[in-house]
Amino acid sequence: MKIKDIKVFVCCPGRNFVTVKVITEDGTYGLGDATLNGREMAVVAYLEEHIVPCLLGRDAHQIEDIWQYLYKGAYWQNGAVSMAAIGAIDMALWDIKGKLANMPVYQLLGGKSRKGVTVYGHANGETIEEVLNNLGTFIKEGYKAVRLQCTIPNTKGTYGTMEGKKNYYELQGNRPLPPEQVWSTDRYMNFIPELFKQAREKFGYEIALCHDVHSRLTPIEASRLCKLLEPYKLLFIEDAVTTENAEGYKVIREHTDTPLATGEKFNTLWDAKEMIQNQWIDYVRTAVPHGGGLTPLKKLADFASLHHVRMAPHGAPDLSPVCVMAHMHFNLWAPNFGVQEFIGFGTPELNEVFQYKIELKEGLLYMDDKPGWGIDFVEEAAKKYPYKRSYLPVNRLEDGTLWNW
Ligand code: EZ4
Ligand code: CO
Repeated sequence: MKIKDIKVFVCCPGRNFVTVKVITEDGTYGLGDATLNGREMAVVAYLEEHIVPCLLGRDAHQIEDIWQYLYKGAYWQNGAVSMAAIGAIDMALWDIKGKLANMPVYQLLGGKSRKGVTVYGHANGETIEEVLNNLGTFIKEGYKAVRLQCTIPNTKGTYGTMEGKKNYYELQGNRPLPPEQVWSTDRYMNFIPELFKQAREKFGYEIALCHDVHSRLTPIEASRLCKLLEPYKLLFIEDAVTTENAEGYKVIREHTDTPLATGEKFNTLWDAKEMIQNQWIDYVRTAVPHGGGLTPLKKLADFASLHHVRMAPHGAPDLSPVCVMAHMHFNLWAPNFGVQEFIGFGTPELNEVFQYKIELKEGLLYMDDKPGWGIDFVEEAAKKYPYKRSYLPVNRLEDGTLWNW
């Protein structure tokens, strides 16, 4: 089944998404997500200039060989841009294989390991009261797990909160230059335990709670925070420290039993290997597109399962609905799946461009059984929402020092 054409679309239905469509000689097509927040056009160039010419005429069925060819054949392995590009092609090929086999992709992986996908929602707020109100709403809606992020008092803009915006797409899709935020470790450390204390006082221990530090602490600071949070029994603390130095996680591990999650920026199995094999972490956050596709992600899941590490794929709004659906299949299969980050059902603009069906019942996500990923991309609708350059914020200490994103 020869690859006849590959198209790359960039659209901004609220925020930017890069979507790849691989079309075979019989007209079957598959979709992949190539979105890399704030660096979208670099992936587009990588795909159009360097990948597409190598794939035309190849057999779309040879997913493993095409992955090896793009990864090893590039000579320049790894890197966020190249792995996002390879990941999108790999996703599209699995979509095609599912369609040709007339099966949902999870069947090709070995079938379902569970009835639905447990998700965690985002309760954000400018104050503890606002976060707790939002948490109460999630609990009423049946969510089993929720992430809490709160603006730190006396700081200007806290990453992971909504900055007064209505939705994530509005927040992330309109930053023509990187906004600057200010970080104070002391203010943060003195505030976050209170957020979780009040959450437990108000809602008890039935609901699973987690929190994303966004790599803003040093290992010993992170150890202290995780110890302070021990009484509130978190599901996990995410990105307590930056992942470049894996041994930072060893330091935290030696001090606390608060579970640790990381890996949304991992691009390969090798980025995760040391932390997993040493059992320094509990959850791997790598998303199918950023990790180079389903082909390497299933290897990562199997490797993690040998070490009692579970999968909790990144599910921020900068991962397109194509990724949301790919994660449904991956999570339904992965025996060591833990929990999926989920930011909701999107805006009307988003749902005009991406057509798919998911449903939340008692905190679990379900989808219809359709061949492939079960999602369509409406090219005509996408044309209405052209690309708009937009950046993630940068982050400085109070004295002006550039700090971890
Ligand atoms: O910073 O998706 O867990 N979610 C996150 C996100 C990421 C963005 C990066 O593009 O950390 O908010
Ligand atoms: Co994160």
